[in-house]
Amino acid sequence: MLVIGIAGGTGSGKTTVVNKILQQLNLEGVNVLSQDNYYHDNPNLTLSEREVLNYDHPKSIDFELLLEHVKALKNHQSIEQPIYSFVTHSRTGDHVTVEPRSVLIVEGILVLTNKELLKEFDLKVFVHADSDERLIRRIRRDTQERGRDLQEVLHRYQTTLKPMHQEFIEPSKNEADLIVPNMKQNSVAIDFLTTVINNSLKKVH
Ligand code: UZR
Ligand code: MG
Repeated sequence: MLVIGIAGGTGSGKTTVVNKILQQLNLEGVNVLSQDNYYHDNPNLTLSEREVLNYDHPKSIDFELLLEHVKALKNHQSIEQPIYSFVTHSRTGDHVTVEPRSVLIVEGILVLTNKELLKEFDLKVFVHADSDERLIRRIRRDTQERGRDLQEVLHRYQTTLKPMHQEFIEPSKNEADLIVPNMKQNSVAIDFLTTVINNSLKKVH
């Protein structure tokens, strides 16, 4: 199995890059695990307490479970992936069964910050977009899709997202084999990435 880690700041377009790769590869052969489903659950806190937690610090991620799942899939075992809700900031209690396939993509802002997880990746990718571009995209997404207002988004960006990005996410770029510029069109980088994946698959089989 080929395991690929894809990181990048919030709004860098990780999900878009992953979707473009999926379009160019044989969908049957690829699994995507998103870090978004591996946030720690805090069932003992109230909703308003959970709303103010720092979700951009590596400690907010259940890396133990994510690592266990990556190892299990590599070991040809299926996993029960938890489903996480950004509305309630908690696990829903539902699970999705994920069967092992020949390619595994693990995507999320912090996936290149964990030393143990890094050891599992055959290819490490960092998606780059300038911070003003990422802030614009984050404002659009949070106001249009996540029901937050502008003041709330700006406050969170300044007090949490920006410092966490500078402390943990940006330095993790050093771990990447490949940096994908994602300011506008990046079809060359996507072609490059799918070629690398296809070549590695040929070697594996
Ligand atoms: P991407 N996040 C939430 O908003 N709520 C949660 O319960 C868990 C995470 C956000 C998190 C982070 N920060 O910036 C973002 N906040 O999800 C990462 N606030 O997702 O890479 O798609 O931007
Ligand atoms: Mg995303």
